[in-house]
Amino acid sequence: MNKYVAKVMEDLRAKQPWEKEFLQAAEEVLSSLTAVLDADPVYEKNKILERMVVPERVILFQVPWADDKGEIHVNQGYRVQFNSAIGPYKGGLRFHPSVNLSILKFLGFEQVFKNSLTTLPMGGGKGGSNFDPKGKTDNEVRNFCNSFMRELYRHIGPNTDVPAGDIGVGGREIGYLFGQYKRCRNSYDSVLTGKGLEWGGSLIRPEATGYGNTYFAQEMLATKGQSFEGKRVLVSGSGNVAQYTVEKLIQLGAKPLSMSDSNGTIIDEDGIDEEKLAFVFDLKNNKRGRISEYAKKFPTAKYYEGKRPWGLTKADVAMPSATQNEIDAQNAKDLIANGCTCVSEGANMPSTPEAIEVYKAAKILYAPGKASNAGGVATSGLEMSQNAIRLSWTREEVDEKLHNIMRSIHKNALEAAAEYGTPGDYMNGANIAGFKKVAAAMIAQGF
Ligand code: NDP
Ligand code: 2IT
Repeated sequence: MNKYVAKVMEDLRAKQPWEKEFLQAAEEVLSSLTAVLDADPVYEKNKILERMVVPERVILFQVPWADDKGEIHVNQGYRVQFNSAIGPYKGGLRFHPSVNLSILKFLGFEQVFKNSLTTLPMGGGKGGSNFDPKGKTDNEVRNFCNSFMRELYRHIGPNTDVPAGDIGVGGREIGYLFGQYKRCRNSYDSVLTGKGLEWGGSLIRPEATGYGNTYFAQEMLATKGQSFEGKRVLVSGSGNVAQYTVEKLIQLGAKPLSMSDSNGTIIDEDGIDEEKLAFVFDLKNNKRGRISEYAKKFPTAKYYEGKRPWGLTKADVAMPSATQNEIDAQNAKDLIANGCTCVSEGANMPSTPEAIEVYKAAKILYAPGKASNAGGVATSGLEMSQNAIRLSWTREEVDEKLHNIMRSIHKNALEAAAEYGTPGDYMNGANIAGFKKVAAAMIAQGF
């Protein structure tokens, strides 16, 4: 490891030893930068790493709300405004009981480099709450969103910070949050993305992360002269990203074999087809049910309680699309032993550092989420563009732009990896390409 990186990491660990996820994300990015930092002293001279690892601003607030029985609950709300060198802060909101500052700092930090890779002018941020939407009524979710935005509205704006969805925040929550923002500000601003089509949303935004990851994996496979046709694919999760990953895989002639949630995994050896996927859309988005229902409905599937998909069956490709650290070293070994030659991350940081070591040793294709799942935020950027010009593009236009952005990210990551001596290493390439643009803007703007 480069001495400058070692020093910055040592300082970080000493200051916030409890921020496990953030330290993991910081170490992954910084250790990719050795060749760049060695080649040019300008970064160390300008203390770029020290500035990049500290958010520009963190907002922490209380979110009191009442349930349907009138009982009062208090959650914590957060917005981490990480870096605004290349555009307004941009990134999702996560509502999940596990949310804490370490997780939001890791996500905000990743977002800085991801957004830089999209080719669009967006800085990085992330926010959310330890609120658990599971089992809550629409009324309770609305009460919570109203209270959350009652505080957040004063810190965001179309040229300041533009939140969107993430785990536990989808179309329903964005609707409630937008309504409350508009009431607080008395202004119809392009302040959230992932909006409904009738009120400023973009076609293809719901599909964008899953489609984008599949386009990225397609590009990786093409470097080996392969396509998705007939490929057996393991997908984890059954939320927004997983659903549209499976949809695009079906369109490309692949055989998606699994979906999961926090209770367990279904494996369908016959493949998930359009009809079965329609059942999942209804189960998850309307009924808010559990994936175990799939195995009750379709006898071709088997349900594995408490298990993740990795290694449960033979597969060529893995597309983790649930949450961080969902593939450990043993899972990675199981995947490879079962024939996997490509891992393309839909989730943010789903592979542990030890799992990534296993991929590297086996020399399989591996795309880090900040490159392969950037289609979601890229299409959020396209939503902002459409709002700014007060026009909407067609489904085909947005999909084509998304596809081109994913091709550019793939190309830029590969070129940066080759330029700095690690050809084929998408992780190094993505970190380097993302870093250089943000660092150049920070240096140009002074301090
Ligand atoms: P959703 O809330 O729509 O779905 C999340 C899925 O992951 C659910 O099936 C959920 O199961 C599962 N999951 C969540 N937490 C855990 C956990 N701790 N253990 C096991 N399973 C879990 O979220 P998204 O699909 O939007 O997000 C999935 C991933 O993709 C996240 O890592 C997110 O950061 C990332 N991402 C999302 C983007 C987007 O545009 N939405 C863009 C880029 C990345 P359950 O219902 O049981 O909780
Ligand atoms: O992790 C992510 O990139 C997202 N959750 C999407 C963020 C966005 O602003 O669309």
